[in-house]
Amino acid sequence: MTEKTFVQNDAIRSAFSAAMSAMYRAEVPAYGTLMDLVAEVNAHVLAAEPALAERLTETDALERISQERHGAIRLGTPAELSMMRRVFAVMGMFPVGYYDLSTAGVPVHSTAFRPVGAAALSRNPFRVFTSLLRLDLIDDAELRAEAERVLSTRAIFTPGAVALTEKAEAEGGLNAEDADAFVEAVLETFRWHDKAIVDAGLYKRLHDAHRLMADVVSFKGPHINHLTPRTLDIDAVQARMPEKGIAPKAVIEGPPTRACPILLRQTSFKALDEPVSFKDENGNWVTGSHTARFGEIEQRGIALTPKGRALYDALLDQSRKHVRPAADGSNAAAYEQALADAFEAFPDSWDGIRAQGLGYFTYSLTDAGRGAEMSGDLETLLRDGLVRFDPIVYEDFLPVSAAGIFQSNLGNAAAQDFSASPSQQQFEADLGQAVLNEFDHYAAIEAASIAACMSATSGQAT
Ligand code: OOG
Ligand code: NI
Repeated sequence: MTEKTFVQNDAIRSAFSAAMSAMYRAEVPAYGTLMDLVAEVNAHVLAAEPALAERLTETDALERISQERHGAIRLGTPAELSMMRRVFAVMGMFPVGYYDLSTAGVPVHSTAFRPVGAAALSRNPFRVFTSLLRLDLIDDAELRAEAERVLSTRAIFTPGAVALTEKAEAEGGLNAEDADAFVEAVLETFRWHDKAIVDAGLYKRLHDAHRLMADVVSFKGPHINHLTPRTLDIDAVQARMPEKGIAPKAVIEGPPTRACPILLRQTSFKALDEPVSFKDENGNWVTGSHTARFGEIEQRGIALTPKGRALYDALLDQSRKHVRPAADGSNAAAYEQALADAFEAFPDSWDGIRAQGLGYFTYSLTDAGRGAEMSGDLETLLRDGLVRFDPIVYEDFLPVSAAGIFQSNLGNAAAQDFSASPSQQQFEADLGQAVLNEFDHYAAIEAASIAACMSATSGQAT
């Protein structure tokens, strides 16, 4: 059996995220500083909260707590997107969710390629938020055509990466030697190139149309634009960035600080100005600069049901009607207060969240439940202490937050008015596959856990 010699796709993903982390730290020293700060804060939290440390030892590998959870790239064409899907599949990463960023003034739509299922996530949770540029939202037809022409000339995958992806597809996996070569080849797609493939004039026109256009179209490949480790205390990291000489974005995106964390909180340090060069009309390289790359951190909470998500969206909207966070951070405290006030309406206990059907949970037998003759419905089993429930962690992204991350790193004047134009069907056609609906996915995990508990009660087939 040749399958026995295949490397697990989770292991390929681990190797890939480690290689990417090393590359990015070398390319963006400020990112290394952020990683150090995150490790410091996480160690501090764990020392102060032994109970948390113990829980995390059971559920997560503690020594990997500060490792990257996600990164992001921006692609230029449908062909790039569909090939990227095939490459990620070799690493056990599949498209989950559809995010329309046009409403927030960013001409892209996106998905997240990620491991699906508890086992794969716990082996390595790395995911890539992947955006596709929407030239259809750009008014200037001539510029659009030029961008298309430039994009059609570039090849973002090495021949080796393509060949090994095809081999994995044909044979059902890669052996150790091929897996190593695959990781090395795929890394090239994410590498930074400081020589633009457009001249300074075209760069400026792209940049003036939308900074994101310039970032996607002007370079040889879709350089990784940030990586994101997990922090156990995002407020502490945000507060301490300046002391390490890195400038945080104005506010933390997502819900406020809570006893029972929901969804996703994230923040970043602002993208750096980096030297790049362009060919002038005489074919000589001239130096300019480009701003794209940054570092981000995230802290995750419970996945919300559609009802919980609707409440979250409404409360976020309400708080932003009171105070819109200013890009320079001048009203950050007022924004935080408005957010905290609005979220008073969101129950802050697991019981309360569950009672109102706002979040997803997994159910499991307690020690007492495992030894007992069980009967009755789920609520009875919970009340009798035979079954327990635990929050399911949200593994996806939030469009309003993503837009905030985009904008603070594109220069804050970047937002433009596009009319809302979600185009999931077109995105899926370009991708070559439907994306997984994240709500269905969480609901299925919850339902399976309930079914497993109920099958242990009398009167149920075993
Ligand atoms: C992606 C921004 C979105 C997140 O964590 O929400 C994102 C980008 O800037 O390309 O990564
Ligand atoms: Ni991100």
